[in-house]
Amino acid sequence: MAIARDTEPLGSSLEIGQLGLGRAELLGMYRNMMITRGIEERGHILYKQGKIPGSFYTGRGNEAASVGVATAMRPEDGGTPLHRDMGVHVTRGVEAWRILAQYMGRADGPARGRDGNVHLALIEQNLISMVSHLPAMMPVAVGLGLAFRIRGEPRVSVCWYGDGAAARGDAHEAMNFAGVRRLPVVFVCDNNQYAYSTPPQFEYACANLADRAAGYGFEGIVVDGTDILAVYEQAQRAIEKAREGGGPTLIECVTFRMEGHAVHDDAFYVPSELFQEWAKRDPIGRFGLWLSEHAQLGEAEQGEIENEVKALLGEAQRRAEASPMPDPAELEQGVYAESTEAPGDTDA
Ligand SMILES: Cc1ncc(C[n+]2csc(CCOP(=O)(O)OP(=O)(O)O)c2C)c(N)n1
Repeated sequence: MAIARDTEPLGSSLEIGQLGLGRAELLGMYRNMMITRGIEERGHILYKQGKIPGSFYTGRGNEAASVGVATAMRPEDGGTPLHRDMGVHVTRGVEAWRILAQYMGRADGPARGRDGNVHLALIEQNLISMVSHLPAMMPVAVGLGLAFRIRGEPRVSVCWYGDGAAARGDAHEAMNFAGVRRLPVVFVCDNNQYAYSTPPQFEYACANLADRAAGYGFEGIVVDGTDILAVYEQAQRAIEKAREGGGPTLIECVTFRMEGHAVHDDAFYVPSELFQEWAKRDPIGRFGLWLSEHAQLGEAEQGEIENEVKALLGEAQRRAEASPMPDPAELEQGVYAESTEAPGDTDA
């Protein structure tokens, strides 16, 4: 039996107006989705050219979920976006060239060549960079919410995690603590339906992952993660509720991982019909259609946006490839906490 609330698609432009999104904001969201996908497509090419060390991960199919949630955040809010959430960094203003530089381990990437290609976040944007042990980021996001509470700051922490991460103990600890303390945390579960090769029926026995929220004493919502407006509506509501002291919400964004787990995985275990079915719900295609029907996005303007994004990415790639490799002499800088001398310490 499902316990979480299911959301409806947002249909008319009237409802969107009520959300406070004007045409410029709507087109900005569309552009951010396209830039996100374009960065990841360029990443594939760079990987094949042998320019990206290690493996390479994308969030194809998750652009509406990542951009939708990030658009609802305020700059002072924070969180822990993961490898499917590049749209969060794009929406919060990380320039495309710096992300491509990060992919290639260059000095101008946010991790300055110190960490793997999707392990990036700018602390000045209140985002904390992920580690590979994905659910381990959940208590970190909750800790961020606790810090906001202790300092009395009206800020919200967003905790992203996947369906696979939901099966780990850290998820329980994080949600229980956030629920007990009614912390300003919004849990966003990117349910892209496969944890590597494990399908949903071997991941959880409840109808929806959002059903678990009730057990922690807060609200759970299931949203179509390919519908950016529905995601935005729920995220904005949950974030503002948390800011006002209403406690956590769990938003489960249902999407589909449109590629293998990473480039080294051809996803042979996913039935091809599923890819075909979810391709019809491509988040960028859906939003483009909505904009043409509700926001007078004509072919000419659409073409202009596409060309603008293409030019931006071409320039980004050029600039990223011109970025130097990090200087080995500075390898340890920014990796360990800097030691500070205790007052009164002397060499004697
Ligand atoms: C402790 C640990 N075990 C295994 C892995 C390998 N691994 C990385 S991501 C992943 C699946 C994650 O699934 P999910 O949380 O649903 O996120 P998704 O990648 O599907 O978006 C696995 C098994 C890891 N990084 N860390």
